[in-house]
Amino acid sequence: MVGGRSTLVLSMKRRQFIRFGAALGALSVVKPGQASTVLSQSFQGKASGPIVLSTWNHGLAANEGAWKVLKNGGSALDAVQNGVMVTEADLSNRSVGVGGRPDRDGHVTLDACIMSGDSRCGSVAFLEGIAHPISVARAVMERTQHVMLVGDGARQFALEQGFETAKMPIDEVKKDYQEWRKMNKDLFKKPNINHENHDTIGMIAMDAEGKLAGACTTSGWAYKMHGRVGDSPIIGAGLFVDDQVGAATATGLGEAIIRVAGSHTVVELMRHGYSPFDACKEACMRIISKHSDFDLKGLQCGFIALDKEGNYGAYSIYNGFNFALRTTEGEALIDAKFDRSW
Ligand code: SD4
Repeated sequence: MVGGRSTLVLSMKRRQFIRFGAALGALSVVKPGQASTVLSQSFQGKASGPIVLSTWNHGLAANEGAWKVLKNGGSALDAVQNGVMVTEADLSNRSVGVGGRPDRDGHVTLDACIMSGDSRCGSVAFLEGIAHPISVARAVMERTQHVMLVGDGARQFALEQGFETAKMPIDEVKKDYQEWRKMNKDLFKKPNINHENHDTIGMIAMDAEGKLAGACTTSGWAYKMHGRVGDSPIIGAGLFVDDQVGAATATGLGEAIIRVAGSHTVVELMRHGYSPFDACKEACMRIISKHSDFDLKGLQCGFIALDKEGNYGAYSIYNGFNFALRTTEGEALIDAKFDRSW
């Protein structure tokens, strides 16, 4: 579930500013208007040196976590793990990690994946009670012969490997869920597609050596059917990274992103000459074209992408999607370009 309405309101406030500092790291607040050139052009751009991008306004704090690694010459892989762990640990976040919303049976089930530009990848899905699914995904990548572990098997592996457990849902979320149950007696009706119940953290980064990596982690669609898995833990859907080309990650309605293997599509388009921005846009257009069986109203999906030269871009189907950017020059929260308004 998303930071929903509050995320959108917050993001509208947050986009009023952009913080840019010297390469030394001193940050200053730039008042609305002062940085309008940067804001209006930054849905695509280019960075020299390390760079990290993440979905939504919670990406600002996550990027901070990633930047601690990147600025000291650390690897993109360590950076993205460190970065999204910040969001997983944020108890006020209702769409990622410990503070996430449950499925309609009351279980918080977590999905996450991580990918290195050399094609190594790991993933967990439908994982319960573990504080940092992204770290378990990395352990699947580095300590097993597999790519993906799900459900009880993923939990058993996490416990064997000594990963921290956590009680979920947290009390506040449980209260919300109980209210939701009162209002939604028919648990078998098809859930509404609602732009407010989707959000996730997807992060992509390039380190000082030009190596790429990405991470994606979420509690998924709030009040989803028990057993539902979205795009976020699926390599090629929620995330794809290739050092020879670039990296992409997705947010939004996972069912739609899976239908077009969204993040892989973005990277393949870049391989064939599309800019990151054009590739994200084309992937959104493909989602639209493949959903003649859907009422598109509310079908929000967004992509962010980075190529191996440091060019970045983002695009979403509807307005309201933003992404956080961090480079040696500073940080920004940027509204993505979009195809249509709500
Ligand atoms: C999903 N795409 O489970 C994921 C998470 C999300 O915005 O809600 N992203 O569908």
